[in-house]
Amino acid sequence: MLTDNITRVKKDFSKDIADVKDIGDLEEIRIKYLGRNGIISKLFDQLKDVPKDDKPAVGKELNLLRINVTSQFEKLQTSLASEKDEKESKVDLTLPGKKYQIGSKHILTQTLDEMKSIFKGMGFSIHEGPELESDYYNFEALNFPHDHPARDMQDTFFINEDFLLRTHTSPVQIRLMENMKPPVRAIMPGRVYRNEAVSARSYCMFHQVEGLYVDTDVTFAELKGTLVAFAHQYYGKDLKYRFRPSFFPFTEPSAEMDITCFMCKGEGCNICKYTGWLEILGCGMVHPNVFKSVNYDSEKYTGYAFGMGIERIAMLKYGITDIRIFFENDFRFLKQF
Ligand code: 2U9
Repeated sequence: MLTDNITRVKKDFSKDIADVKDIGDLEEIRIKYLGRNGIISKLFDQLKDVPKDDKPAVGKELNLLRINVTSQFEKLQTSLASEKDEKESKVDLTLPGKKYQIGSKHILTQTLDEMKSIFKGMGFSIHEGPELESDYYNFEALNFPHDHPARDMQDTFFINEDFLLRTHTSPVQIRLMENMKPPVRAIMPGRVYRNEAVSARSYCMFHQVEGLYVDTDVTFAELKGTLVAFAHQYYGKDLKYRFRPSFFPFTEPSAEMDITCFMCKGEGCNICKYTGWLEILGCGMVHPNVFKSVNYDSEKYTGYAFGMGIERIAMLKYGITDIRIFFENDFRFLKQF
């Protein structure tokens, strides 16, 4: 009898749907019961053999069965799909986090930051100026004679007859003095250019920090005291140093400061040419002709100045023997700092 079959199918479906574990099982059930040749479709085929009087009631029962099976199927389908979505989008908090590579400041920037902080601590302000300069600010105002070798094309990058890439940051001092009266106590960091052969010891571009202090009664002893204080703070208290007489067009008298060789600690080696000493900077008392070009009264004011290469200062601290490595962006070098 069809009604008995309907009752049996209801029971079987309840059992089958209770065993469903995933979308795959559910699809099998859909095909089994609701498919074109599925159980329910076959029950509808049997309707033709039901006596005419019973047909409406049995047909209704059959329709209810189909509606019931379809609704249970759809309910389970929705809940299995949302379970699957939840599983796939779940964040696994036990997974290790992504490691990001953290960058760091270039060693030259770190060195300059340290130098700035030491000189700021001694009352120096910081000033910067243009890298493209005029012959006047780079040479003339700094007492360079007209036949000085630095004014030659071999040594300086000229843009045209009057303009060049600055060979030192001294023009910034000239501009500063033109714009303010003493006391002036400032350092000038920046990039400078020299037209010379590139080698382990020199590069066509490097960085300088120059310093200037002008006031009444500024002495050479103060210059030495300031530079020794800088060297002790930067290289450590045990540092040994010496001053040697030297010559620059813009200072008189002039000197150079040496520190003990980092390689041999003063014993003598090929780095220090067997002297035990390495030069770190040049310095001196500002030449009266320089004061004249900025309209400072050299009878009233005295001043000291110094200049050092930032690369060289870092090379002597970290034992770096080739200046070119600062500009090659070799990660193996950079990541050491
Ligand atoms: C003014 C007056 C004087 C700056 C000075 C030096 C000595 C010096 C070199 C060191 C190594 C340049 O980087 S380096 O190649 N510098 O020896 N520089 S005194 O003197 C000045 C600057 C400005 C108005």
